[in-house]
Amino acid sequence: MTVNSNDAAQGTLTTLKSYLDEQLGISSQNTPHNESLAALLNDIGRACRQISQALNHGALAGILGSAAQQNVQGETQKTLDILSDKILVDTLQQGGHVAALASEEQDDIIPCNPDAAFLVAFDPLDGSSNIDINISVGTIFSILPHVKLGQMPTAQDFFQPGKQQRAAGYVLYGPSTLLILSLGQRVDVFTLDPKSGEFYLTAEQLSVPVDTQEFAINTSNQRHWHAPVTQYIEECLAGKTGIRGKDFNMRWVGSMVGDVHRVLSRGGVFLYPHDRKNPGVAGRLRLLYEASPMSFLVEAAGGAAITGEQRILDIMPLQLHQRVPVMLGSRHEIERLQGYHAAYVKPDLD
Ligand code: P6P
Repeated sequence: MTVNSNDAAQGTLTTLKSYLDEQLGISSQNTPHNESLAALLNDIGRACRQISQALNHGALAGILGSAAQQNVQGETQKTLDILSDKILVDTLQQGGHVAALASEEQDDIIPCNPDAAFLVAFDPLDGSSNIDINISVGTIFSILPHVKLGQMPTAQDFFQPGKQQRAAGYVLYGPSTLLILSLGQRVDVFTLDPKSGEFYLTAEQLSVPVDTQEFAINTSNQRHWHAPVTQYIEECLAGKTGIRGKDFNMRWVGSMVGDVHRVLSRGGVFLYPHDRKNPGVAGRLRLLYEASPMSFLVEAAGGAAITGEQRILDIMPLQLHQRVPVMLGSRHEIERLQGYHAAYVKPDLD
């Protein structure tokens, strides 16, 4: 359901703060630390508003381009990667509602307040290679329970399956800045009013259609794919002339947040599978702060998310920056991909 423009004009829109007070107040009897979770999510909103303002200045702020350093992934960091990471770390540390932080841009965790009830893993600026060409990028966040209240967390405390997440979301810095959030049961959309700095509820209970005619994959890797992905994509490309009996469209933004937002908004399937290009590497996308939060959102909207072998939200992480294959979106398409993988004997990783 989307909000109509009259609501905006009449000032009857729901702010992020009032939404959280309502949603978390309702379930307060059975989910502890709700007040702290609401405050933490407001802190994330405040940090992402600052990131949005920095991005909107673009070249005028002298913050485009690459910094002269690499992150733990071996990727050249953009100036805005580092700035976005700093904004999130400073805001969440000062807020006091986080026991520790894990960031794509930080080698190890950042211990914060051992008495806080939550851990936050985030990709401060996903898709940042698109920054210099003004294509949408985003911040992805995952909120996990800090089980050992009172103890300073270690990296091992982040190693919880994605189904344990208390909340997850992303902020998409596009033509408008959107916060997409799930507390587990539904997915709702907030639009940033650049004038007031408020996030207003503008769409509720996103639902991923079970069928689709749109897929997203980086086809430059085609010669490296394993047979199930090759079969699936070839059937999509055969369209009406093949067994699918319908034509498909292809999209590839190059920012996971952009591709996933399209899937959540109108259905589709997004794939970044394991391939033979880097056989010893499980996938391109990171589990804790990309695959896990996005899978949490897609499932809360009625979609599905797998690696090919298993449900992403069931994976027990073993490393902070662990990578996994990702296939997510319209449920019937994911079930088809699951079937193709079940029938396939994967050659040993060489
Ligand atoms: P490729 C961005 O760097 C990212 O991590 C995801 O946001 C995106 O989906 C993927 O990598 C793009 O990968 O191979 O197209 O550059």
